[in-house]
Amino acid sequence: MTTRRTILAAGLAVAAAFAVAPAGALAQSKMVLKAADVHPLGYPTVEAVERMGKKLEKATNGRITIQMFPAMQLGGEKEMIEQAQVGALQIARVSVGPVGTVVDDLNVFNLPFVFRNTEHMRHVIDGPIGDELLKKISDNPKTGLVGLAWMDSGARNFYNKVRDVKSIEDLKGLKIRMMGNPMFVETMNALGGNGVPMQMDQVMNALQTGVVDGAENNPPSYDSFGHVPVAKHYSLTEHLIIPEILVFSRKSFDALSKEDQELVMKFGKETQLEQRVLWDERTKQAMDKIKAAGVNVIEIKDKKPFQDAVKPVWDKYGSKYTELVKRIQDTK
Ligand code: GTR
Repeated sequence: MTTRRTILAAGLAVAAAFAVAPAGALAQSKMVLKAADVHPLGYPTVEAVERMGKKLEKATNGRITIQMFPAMQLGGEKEMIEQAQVGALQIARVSVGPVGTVVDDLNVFNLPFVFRNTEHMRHVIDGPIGDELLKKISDNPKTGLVGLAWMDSGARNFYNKVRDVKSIEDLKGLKIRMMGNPMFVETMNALGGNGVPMQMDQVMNALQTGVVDGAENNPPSYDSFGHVPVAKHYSLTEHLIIPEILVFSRKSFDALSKEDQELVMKFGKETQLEQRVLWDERTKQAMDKIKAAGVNVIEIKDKKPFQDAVKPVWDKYGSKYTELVKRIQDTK
């Protein structure tokens, strides 16, 4: 079994290889940028980064390439962030969920129901707030990361293997896996269920063995992580609309020439709109597959009881983002 320690050790070996040449020499020699994602090949986020790699390769006559490690090959998102921070991994595509534990400013996007809908989220990440938050990551040396772009991850909905969740009462007592950030566990608890923090690499097993009754995710992830046959009640609560983020290792970034840094920033940013096109297609396909698999897809017409119930989470975490939340709400 791969442990966190072996993953990090392997990553450090890669870091050493990346760091051998001094900055000046790196500008001339061939460079392989390691990229990682928890999703498999073909998933919109993975595909967008691979396209970024092709552009880099073309623009540098093959000098810079991206090597993709998909499907949790380098561990879960926490490990990916740690590896990027030490320069063992250059590009990590992760959810803002776990990044919020490293960069507190980003937790504003992790507040339940902070966006009206996915369209609203897109306007925010495409506008000045999106740019400012990427800059906050890059400008703070403590993060060890450079923010390249946002990606779409739709809206997260609850699924479970016990019963249809039509109202907040139906969540009572259900053990629901949440991403590893206290805000999410508290969100679930505020809704009446039991939030269980867990990385994605353990969720399938936990669902099968009953350690959890369900989880929550957008349609493409629910489908692609293979959870559909195991948990066939899917309620469109849209309680969290969390964008994804593409980050670059600060340590590796500083070792690049100025020109290469510019290329990475430019092609990195271009993934934002390119991934979105792939995302919309994939969401449609996933929804069709979910329905064809006989899942009970439950529309939640009145989300107000859910929104009211998460007030304790807003009371605890929302106050430090009052101004930013207002700007988010004012974004059309
Ligand atoms: C997906 C997201 C991943 C990861 C996963 C999870 O929607 O794309 O980055 O956060 O959810 O729930 O762990």
